[in-house]
Amino acid sequence: MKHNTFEKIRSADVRIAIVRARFNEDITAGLLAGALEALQEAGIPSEKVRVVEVPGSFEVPLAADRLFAAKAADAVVCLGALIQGDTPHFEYISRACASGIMQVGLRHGKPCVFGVITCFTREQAEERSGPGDMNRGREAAKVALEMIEQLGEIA
Ligand code: RBF
Repeated sequence: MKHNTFEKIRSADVRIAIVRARFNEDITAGLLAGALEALQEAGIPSEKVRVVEVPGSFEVPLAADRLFAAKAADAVVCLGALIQGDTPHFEYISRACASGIMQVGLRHGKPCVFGVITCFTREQAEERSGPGDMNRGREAAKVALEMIEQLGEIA
């Protein structure tokens, strides 16, 4: 598989926004750290990265939509952590969040990346938000860069 070095966009003027849900705060802090690290490694200067916080994953799509509407970002990385509880609430928020994020990307024609983890247990969430390659925030930030590059080539 081709290893993407993001060579083409490294020199470009890309602005990345991260929308981070605060619910399950310790987990989303780990996702945020992973995303920021990946962007730094790709050579994106920190002044080109904006972090917006919202209460929970349900609020993430709206914040992403407003960032694109304000022309404040070339890609939005959406971060949140949904952990299943005793009621069906998890299902409603997960579906609304995933579908909302997809709709925002299509509406604005820009990468709106699904970095929201949906887990059955806290342990699973910890695994996916810790240091290292399993960190889904890190992965989501790389997807944003790759998609900016790909969409630029298509255009
Ligand atoms: N937000 C999350 O990001 N992750 C969750 O696991 C989560 N669980 C929730 C469970 C319940 C019962 C409720 C009422 C809310 C939960 N939220 C969760 C918050 C949700 O995303 C949103 O912020 C609120 O519903 C307000 O719109």
